Amino acid sequence: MTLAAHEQHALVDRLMSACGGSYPPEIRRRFFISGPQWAAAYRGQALFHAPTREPVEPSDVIRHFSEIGIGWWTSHDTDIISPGELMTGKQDEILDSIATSLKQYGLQCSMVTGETFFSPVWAGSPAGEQPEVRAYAARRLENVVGIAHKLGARFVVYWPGTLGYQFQGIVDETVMLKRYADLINAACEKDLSLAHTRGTSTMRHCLEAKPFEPQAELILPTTDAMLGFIGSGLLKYPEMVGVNTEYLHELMWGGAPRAALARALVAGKLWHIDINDGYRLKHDVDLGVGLINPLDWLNVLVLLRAHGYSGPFNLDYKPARTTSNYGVFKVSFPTAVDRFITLWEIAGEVMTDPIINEATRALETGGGVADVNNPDAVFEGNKELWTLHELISHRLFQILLGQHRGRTFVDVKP
Ligand code: GCO
Ligand code: MN
Ligand code: MN
Repeated sequence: MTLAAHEQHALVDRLMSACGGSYPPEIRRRFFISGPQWAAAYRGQALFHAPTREPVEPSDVIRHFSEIGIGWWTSHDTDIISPGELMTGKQDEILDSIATSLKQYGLQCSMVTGETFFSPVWAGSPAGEQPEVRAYAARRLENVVGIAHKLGARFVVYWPGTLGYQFQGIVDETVMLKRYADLINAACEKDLSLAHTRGTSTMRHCLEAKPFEPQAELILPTTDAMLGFIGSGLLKYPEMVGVNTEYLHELMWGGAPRAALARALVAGKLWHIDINDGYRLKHDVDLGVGLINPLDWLNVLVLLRAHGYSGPFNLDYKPARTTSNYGVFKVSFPTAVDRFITLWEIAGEVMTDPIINEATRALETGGGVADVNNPDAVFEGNKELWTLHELISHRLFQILLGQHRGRTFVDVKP
């Protein structure tokens, strides 16, 4: 039976409710999950794609997030203020109306970020040769900090966008790094002065890397590169600067996101995380969290829970181009939030699983070989223990599928 367009909402609603397993908004709000304005308002456009959705106003995004139970809202400066209106009186008006919507719907702004990739002015990067481009970039980042203070955010994110080049040998990378550091320094200084005047605390300034796109070569392509940059001596206030690691961006270069997060954790710099999913060594598809790599996501959340990560989880994904405006808030956002919470809960089960715990303890205790200078004896004395690596991995698979709770597939019907 064909379904006319006006009957299709009802089908989506019925199948969503048939899926079950959704959390009420009060539970969703307990998590530090933030919803980006740009993700909700993304219209499905790309280099080879015309838009498939209508624009959505910030106040509508905020209202929908509130209904879903997403307690925090994030935005680029230009998601809400057109470039010509930035740093004008109109900006203040817009921010006042956003603040009113946030208050009305019970949301908070957790993070503001600056657009340094879309405007033609960034064609040669925000830290290029021309002093006027860099001066404008500095004003934009300072303005982002101002917006963040005004909206009560605690985090500012910088994804440098076009910080790189298309052609080899046209820039001196060390100079570009120094110039980029000057921009971050200007933003930190603005923050220090605003915090001082307003009697509030300073922001957490978080650098986000992406390995490729939108330039051919980027000079800060990974979270590790960002950590190196923070410790390079180029930043005046390195203690104010940490990272925003995006799951997919670490996968894109072939890295293990969990290991990248771990390196940021041990550096004490993992302050913000963009949650999404996608494929290794492909472009930035920004799919919903857990749809492609649920087992890896489970393990990521085990690591973060085990180390008490308490920063935001920012839903930096793009609702699929095939999802309608209705579907964005009816299906895409609530299911992304619910997969995250489910994986979070399952991570708790992994952490208390008696089999994994006993296996891990046995591995940590070791075989008790007395002669540690004898590698053959050490190997022989431990070799049965190492089988537990594969057993733990199998157990993680079982826990992901709920087999540890009695879900069985033993009635095999060949
Ligand atoms: C991407 C980037 C962006 C940034 C955003 C915040 O996927 O293209 O991750 O979404 O997170 O610009 O600075
Ligand atoms: Mn991101
Ligand atoms: Mn991305």
